[in-house]
Amino acid sequence: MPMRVVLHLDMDAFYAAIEVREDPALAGKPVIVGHPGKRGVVATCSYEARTFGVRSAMPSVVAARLCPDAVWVPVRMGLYVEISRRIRKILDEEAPVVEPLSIDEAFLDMTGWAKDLDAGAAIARKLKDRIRAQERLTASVGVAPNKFLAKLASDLEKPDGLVVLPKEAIPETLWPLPVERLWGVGPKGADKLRLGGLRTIGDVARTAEDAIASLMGASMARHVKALAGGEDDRAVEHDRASRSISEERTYTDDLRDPREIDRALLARAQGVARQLRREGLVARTVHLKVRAGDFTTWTRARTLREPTDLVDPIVGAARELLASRVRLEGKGVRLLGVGVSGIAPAGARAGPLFPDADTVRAKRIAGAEDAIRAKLGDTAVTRASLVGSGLPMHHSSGKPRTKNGRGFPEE
Ligand code: TTP
Ligand code: MG
Repeated sequence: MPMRVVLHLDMDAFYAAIEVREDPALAGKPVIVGHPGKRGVVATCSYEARTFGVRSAMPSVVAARLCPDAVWVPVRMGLYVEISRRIRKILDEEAPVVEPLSIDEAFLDMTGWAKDLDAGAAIARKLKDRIRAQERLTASVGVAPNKFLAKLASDLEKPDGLVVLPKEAIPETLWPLPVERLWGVGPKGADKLRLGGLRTIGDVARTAEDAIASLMGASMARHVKALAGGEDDRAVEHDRASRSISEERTYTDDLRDPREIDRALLARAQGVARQLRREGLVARTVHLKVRAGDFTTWTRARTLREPTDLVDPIVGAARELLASRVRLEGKGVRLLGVGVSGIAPAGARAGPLFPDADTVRAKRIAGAEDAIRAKLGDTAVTRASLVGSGLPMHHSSGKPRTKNGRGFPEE
């Protein structure tokens, strides 16, 4: 198992830093972003303004009292969103898994790419350098074996910080902090812990779980005990909207027979549809990738009318792309891939008000296939057109599947 390496990146005084960048005359001054009126609130402020006690979400009248000489600038959301997108692009280029949390922060999972936390710190340095060079803005980054510690670490030396927080540093770094800093412990939870005499995270770490359970319940006690010991196994979840699911194979002998090519398309589409259903997702765009024997490569995409998790619309779009937008001109197919993007949770949208009978039936069959597969294993259900299609192939993704028909009802 490679060591987990998680980064948390958070831009410093994001809106305010952008405003200072846009107007260098503001540099070094206490800058407040927000409306100074009676009903206004502070969006954020420069670190100079923070020395006066000004904070995000503070009523503007309070901020004006604390820092009468502040320069107020209005919020320019469009500009901040545009810059956020450009920073996101840098993160996507440097990290395999990016989970954005807000307009100015994200988790990055470098596990397997960075062999240890020091290698993770080198990547963090590179990210900070690229953001500074491209956007003239600073970011703070935490590097740790999990999300909880990484987020905590990014905050420790703001602004322009880079903090590596290994497990060994927990007693020194984590334990002196107040219990509020435990993820999921709000003001109420903190009160409960304090009633039991627990003020710092170290107090929680040194107290038996049973004793904590009597203060805040068993499941919360288990949760805070794990965090206080620096344990957190939440996964960094790649942003769904930018995610894609695909399956591709490379063939030792180029496919030439159109029926063989079509069977391969169907098999890849089935794998993709099954993965969508397994994760409770639907997708809107279908991608086709074809590489010919001479390495000419086509990637083509088509957006469906309705998002789907069914094989038929996916293979239908892939077939159409292959027929109309790939010019094989007699060349054999060396690689074939089908993928989807534009992914959303299946429950998020209502679907057509009156689904047609075919869709209802296809959904029922897909559900039944998935159930059988769950019970008997991945190879139990195969469509009739796949039976006997013993194609020589390398498995470049997905699990190997063998031919094995079991007389499942055909559509
Ligand atoms: P934060 O990252 O919380 O704050 P920040 O980037 O300004 O400062 P820090 O150096 O401490 O990270 O939030 C990012 C942006 O989100 C912030 O620049 C403005 C906006 N924001 C609000 O509009 N209202 C709020 O209450 C908060 C917390 C943030
Ligand atoms: Mg920030």
